[in-house]
Formats: sequence, structure tokens, C-alpha cells
Amino acid sequence: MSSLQQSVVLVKPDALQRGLVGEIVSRFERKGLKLAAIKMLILSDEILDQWYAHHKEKPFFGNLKKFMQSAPVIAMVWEGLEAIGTVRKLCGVTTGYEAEAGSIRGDLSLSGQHNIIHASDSVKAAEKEKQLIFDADELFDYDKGEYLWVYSVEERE
Ligand code: 3AN
Repeated sequence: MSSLQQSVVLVKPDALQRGLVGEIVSRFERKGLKLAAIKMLILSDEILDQWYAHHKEKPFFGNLKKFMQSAPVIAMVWEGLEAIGTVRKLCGVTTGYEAEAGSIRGDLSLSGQHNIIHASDSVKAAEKEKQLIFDADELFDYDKGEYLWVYSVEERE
């Protein structure tokens, strides 16, 4: 049984600097996903320490934080059936030069750190990331007309 999920995506500072925001947003739109939230912000130390808690002991953690704070990010929530896995597939694997052609990282990046995008890796992570970035009134629920064509009758029930 497929379930409706929300994935938190960050367009990272390198993608903002390289003028790739529109291209990245457009890939999720064209897939048929629903945009539930979007905002621009500079990530605080507190947010990044929690966001990358699993990398805290890694040698690259300091540079990762500096990079992530070097410019604003565009934070978004994308919704759809099985959205967590779908969005990760659209992004491609972590390192740009290894990512599959056709994926966002595979087409647009070459680096392990400057890999232009973040996407939640689980439902639990998405919930945590949503709370770290968005206030309740920044998340929108609305009818998406396109869903009539994106999903079948059974899938919309
Ligand atoms: P993903 O972003 O694909 O979920 P994670 O969670 O392993 O991958 O890594 C989070 C971020 O940490 C990456 N997007 C990247 O910017 C950075 N990172 C991961 N591995 C490395 C590495 N070996 N060297 C430098 N930065 C890294």
C-alpha cells in the first residue's frame, strides 16, 4: 500500500549561486509532486547541528557547516505518494560524479559536498526537518487540480 508522504528539500548555496533554483523546482513540479511549503533562509548553527547530527564527528563537518551557511538555502516541502523515495531518486546518490545521469545531482553536480540539494531520507527525518525549518502556518494544504491527471481514481482515495 502506498502512502502519502512529505519530503523536505533544501536547494543548497552552490545551486543558488549557480542559478539552478528554477531548474530544480521545475523537476519536482514536472514529476507531479505538490509543493506544500517554500522559503528562503540562512541556516543557523542550531539547525545545522541537529540537521547533520549524524556527521558531527566527521572530519568534513566544520567545512560542511561553513558551506551550508555561505549563502541562503531554499527550503521546500514536496508531497505525494511515496514522496520520500521518489524525491531521493530524482536527486540521485550523494556524490555528484557518481550520481546517475538523469538525476538532479547526476546532471548538475560533480562534488560530494557541493551536491546542490538535500532531501529527507526517511519519514522520521522529514518530520524532524520540517519542525526545524517551518512554522505550522508556513505549511499549506490545498487541492491540486493536476492530481486528477497525475493519479488514478484508486490512488486518490
Ligand atoms: P545525502 O545528502 O545524500 O543524504 P548524507 O546525509 O550522507 O547524504 O550527507 C549530507 C551532506 O554532507 C551531503 N549532502 C554533503 O553535502 C555532505 N557530505 C557527505 N559526505 C561528504 C564527504 N565525504 N565529504 C564532504 N561532504 C560530505
